[in-house]
Amino acid sequence: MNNPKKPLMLVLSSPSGAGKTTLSKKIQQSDNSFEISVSHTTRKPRPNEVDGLDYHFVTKKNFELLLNQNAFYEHAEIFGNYYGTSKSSINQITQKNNNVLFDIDWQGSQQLSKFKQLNLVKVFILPPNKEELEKRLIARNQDDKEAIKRRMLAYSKDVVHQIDYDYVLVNDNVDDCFNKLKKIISKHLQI
Ligand SMILES: Nc1nc2c(ncn2[C@@H]2O[C@H](COP(=O)(O)OP(=O)(O)OP(=O)(O)O)[C@@H](O)[C@H]2O)c(=O)[nH]1
Ligand SMILES: [Mg+2]
Repeated sequence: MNNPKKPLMLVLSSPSGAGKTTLSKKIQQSDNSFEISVSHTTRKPRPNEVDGLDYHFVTKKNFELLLNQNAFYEHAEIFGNYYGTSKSSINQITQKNNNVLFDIDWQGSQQLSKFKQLNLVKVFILPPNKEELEKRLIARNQDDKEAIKRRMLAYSKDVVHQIDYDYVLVNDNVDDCFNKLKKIISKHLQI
């Protein structure tokens, strides 16, 4: 008999640079029943990013077309670009009875919460403090000064949404945070 359990839908959100992308990749590597939901975005790919793997990179026109076709479970505009979780990406994962990992913002998490039939577990990741976050954003060398300034401004607005999450973890040390996350996952996988 197939596993009758509903797939676990683990949502990770955080202010920019708190490390959720790293954490989601670690989860996927340690437990192959988890697949990361590949979002659609109108943002330009970064040199290390692969279309279809990191994101489905689409034009604004195509995104709007999909939106009109009701193709998304949720979508949001972040730093001037659109991001969205397509129903077909999620169906592909759940058809295999796999669990889903979402690296999405609070707006997406809020929209997914409306689908009461989903087995959602929402985790908000915090950086140790604001100064550390700025250091990380500079160290990862991915954004120019303006973008870092924008991300730091967004920080205060993002953190207020932690109250809507089931768990809040501080990512002081990535291995410690990962271990805490693994405990949360195993607790919910047993239910
Ligand atoms: N609502 C929603 N948010 C998304 C989706 N995909 C990605 N995001 C969020 O969009 C924000 C920007 O993501 P990216 O453009 O990849 O940039 P990043 O440098 O990885 O950003 P951070 O992970 O926040 O540091 C992040 O907070 C993601 O979690 C989506 O499908 N829906
Ligand atoms: Mg990220």
